[in-house]
Amino acid sequence: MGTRKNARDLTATEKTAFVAAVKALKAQAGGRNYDWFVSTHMQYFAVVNSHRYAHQSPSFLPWHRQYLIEFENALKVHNPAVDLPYWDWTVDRTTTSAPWTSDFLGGNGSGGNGPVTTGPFAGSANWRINVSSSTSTSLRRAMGGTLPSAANVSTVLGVSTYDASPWNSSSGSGMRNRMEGWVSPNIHNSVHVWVGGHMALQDSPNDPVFWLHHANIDRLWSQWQTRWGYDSTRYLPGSGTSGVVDLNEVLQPFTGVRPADVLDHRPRYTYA
Ligand SMILES: [Cu+2]
Repeated sequence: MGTRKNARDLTATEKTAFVAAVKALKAQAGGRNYDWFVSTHMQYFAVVNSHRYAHQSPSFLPWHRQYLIEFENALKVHNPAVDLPYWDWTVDRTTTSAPWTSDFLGGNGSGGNGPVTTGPFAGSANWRINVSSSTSTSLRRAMGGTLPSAANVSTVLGVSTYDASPWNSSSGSGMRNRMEGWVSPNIHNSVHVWVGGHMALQDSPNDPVFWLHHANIDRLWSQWQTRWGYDSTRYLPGSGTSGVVDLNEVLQPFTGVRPADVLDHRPRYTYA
C-alpha cells in the first residue's frame, strides 16, 4: 500500500528517487512508454467511441484516478518505493516554492512562454518533448494568474451531489464540474492555466507537474468521498445515460476498469 505525500514534505532522497524513476520511464523504448501517457491524454480530450471519458464528463475523476495508477505503476517498475507526490497549490502558491525547486521539478520558463532553465527537466537534452501540439522540443512554463484558494476548495467539497445533468462542461450544479473547473470556483483548469506552457495544452502530461497536480485533485476527491461516502451510489450517473461513463461502463482505454472499480482507492494508496 502506497502513501502519496505532499511534495513539500519529501526528503531529498525521495525527490531524487521520484525524478530518477520519471526519467527512467522516459528513457525506456525511446520515450514511447512515457509518451503513451501524453498521446493518450491528447486522444481522450476528444469524444472516443461516442463517449466523453476524460474531460467534461462525470468520469473526469475516475478516469484520471486510473490514469495516475497506471503511471505510478510504470514508475514502480523502476523503483517500487516511489509513490506519486501531490502539489497542494492552496499552500505552495509562488513560482519558487515546492515543487518548483532546482532539486525537484525546476522553475518557471524564461521570459513569457519560454523554456524551463533550471532543474532536471530543463532543456531538450534532459527532457525531450516528443508528442505535442506545440513545436517546442523543450519543456515550457509561463507561471502566473490566480491559483484556487483553500476557501474555493472548501466550497467545492461542500457540494454533496457528485454530478448533474447534462453531465458536461455546462453542468450548473454538482461537485465534479466545479472541481474540473468549467464553472466557478474553477479548481482544476485554473491550475493548468497558472503553470502555463505545456501544462496549458492538451499534451500537459509532458510537464511532470501534471502528475502532482492531478494527485492533488484525486486527493481532494478522496476528501469529498470521506465526507459524503465511498459507496458506489455516490457516483453519478448510475446507469442509462448515453455519451458518458455510467458507474459500470468501462473507462477506456483501461481494459475492464469501471468507475465502480476505482471509487475506493484506500486498499491501493492513501494520502498523507
Ligand atoms: Cu488536468
